[in-house]
Amino acid sequence: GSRFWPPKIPRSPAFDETLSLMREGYGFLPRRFADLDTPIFRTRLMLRDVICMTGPIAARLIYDDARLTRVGAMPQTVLRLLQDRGSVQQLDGAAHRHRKALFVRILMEDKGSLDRLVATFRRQFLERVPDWSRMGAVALGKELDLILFRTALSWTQAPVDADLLEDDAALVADMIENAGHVGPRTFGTLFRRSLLERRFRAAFREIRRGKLTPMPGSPMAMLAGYRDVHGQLLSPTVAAVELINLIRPLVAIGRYIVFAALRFERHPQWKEILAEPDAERLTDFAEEVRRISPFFPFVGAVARASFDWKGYRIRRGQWLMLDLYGSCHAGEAFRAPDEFRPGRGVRRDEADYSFIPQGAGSTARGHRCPGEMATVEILKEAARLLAGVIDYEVPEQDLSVSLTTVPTGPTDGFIISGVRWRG
Ligand code: HEM
Ligand code: MYR
Repeated sequence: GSRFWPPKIPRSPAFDETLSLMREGYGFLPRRFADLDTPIFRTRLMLRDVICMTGPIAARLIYDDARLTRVGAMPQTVLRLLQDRGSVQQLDGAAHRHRKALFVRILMEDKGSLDRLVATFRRQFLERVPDWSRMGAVALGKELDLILFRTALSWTQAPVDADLLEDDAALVADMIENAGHVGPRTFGTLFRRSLLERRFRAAFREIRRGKLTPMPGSPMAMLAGYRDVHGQLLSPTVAAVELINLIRPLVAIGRYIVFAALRFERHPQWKEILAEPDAERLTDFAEEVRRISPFFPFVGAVARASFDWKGYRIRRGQWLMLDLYGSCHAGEAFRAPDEFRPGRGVRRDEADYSFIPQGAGSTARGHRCPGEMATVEILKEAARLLAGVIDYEVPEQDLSVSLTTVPTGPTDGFIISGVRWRG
C-alpha cells in the first residue's frame, strides 16, 4: 500500500467519537484514514480507547486468532442481537476451532447440504412469483426476508409454528436492522429474540428426551448431536444460540440480493449478460456485489496479552477495530474501487487479505465468516432468477443508498411491479 505506517500511532484529535461514528456510518473510518493520511489511528469510542486500522496488513492482525479474542470486542447490545453469548464467535483457541468445524462442515464441506440450501431458496422464491403477479407493487427486501426465513427453517429443520412464521421472520430481520445502533427498538427486539431462543431451547430439550427427531444430517440434528472438545453436548441454550446463528445471517443475504437488483438497474447490461446463465460470470457478478456493497462495516477484537506488532506496543485488553468496508474499497488493492466492475474477477480466497467483506484469513482457524460460500451461491441463484426467470419493472422511487445508516440499503426499500414469468 502507498499509505505510510507511522512510527507512533496518531491520535484523532476529538475526545470521544461515538456520536461521529453514529452520524458518519460507513464513512467514519475511511474519512479519518484519509484525513490523517495513515492506515492506523487511535481514538475513543464509548469512552474506551480503540486503535482503528485498515488494509491487508491490519486484516492479518485482526484475524490472528492466537493473539486476539472477540470477547469484549463489540458493544453488548450488538453482541446480543447478532452472535450472542455462548456462540462460536465468543470462543477462542481449541474450543473455537472445534465448534467452528461444525459450521464449516454444515456450510462449506458438505456439498449436499449447500446444494439443498440453494435448491430450497430457489423453490421458496418461485413459490412467491404468482402472488407477486397479483400484488402489483412488491417490496423486494421484505419478500426476501420471508423467503430466506422459510428457506432457513426448511434447511435447518428448526421448528416454528405456521402462525408465527411471519412475526418470526420480521423479528430476525429486526435483529439485523437494529444491530448498527442503540435505539428504542433495540430492547424490544432483544426481548422478542429471548422468546424465540426459549422456543428453540425447548425444541433441543425435546430432542434430548427423544420426543422430537430432526431429519438426520440436517443442521438441527448436527447441532443437537455435536460434542465439544471434552465430549460434552451443547446446552440447549447454546444450541439455540447457534441455530439462530444459522438462521439470522441467511436472512441477511436478502440485503445483498437487493444490492444485486440495484446493480441490474444501474448496469442493465449485466442483467442481459446473466439472462443466459454462465457460472463464471454469475460468480464475477455476485463477488463484485459483495465487494462494493456497504454491509458489515467493521469488526472489533481485543488483545489477549501484550505484544509488539510493527513496532507498536499493543497492550493486553487493547480494543482494536478493522475497517472491512473501507478495505474492500481501497485504491491500493482495487483499481477504480468505487466502480462496479465484475470483470475484475475478485474471489473468496483465504490468502487474499484485501477482499474481505465477511472477514479475512482462515475460516477453520479464525473468526472468518463460515457462511461466505452459502452467501455467494444464494446470491448467484437470486441473480439467475431476477435476470433470467422473471421480468419486472422498477417504478419511480428513491433508490439512493445512504452511507450514514448502518446497515443500509436503497431508501425506498426497492419496490418492483408488474412481476411476470420471462417469455
Ligand atoms: C462471522 C459477515 C452471512 C455465519 C462473520 C464475520 C463477518 C460476517 C464480518 C466475522 C466477524 C468477526 O471477525 O468477528 C457476514 C455477512 C453476511 C454473512 C455480511 C451476509 C449475509 C453468513 C451466513 C452464515 C454466517 C449465511 C451462516 C448461515 C457466521 C458465523 C460467524 C460469522 C457463525 C462467526 C464465526 C466465528 O466467530 O468463527 N460473518 N456474514 N454468516 N458468520 Fe457471517
Ligand atoms: C449476520 O446476521 O450475522 C450478518 C450480517 C449482519 C450485519 C449487521 C451490520 C451491523 C453491524 C454493526 C457492527 C459493529 C461491530 C463493532
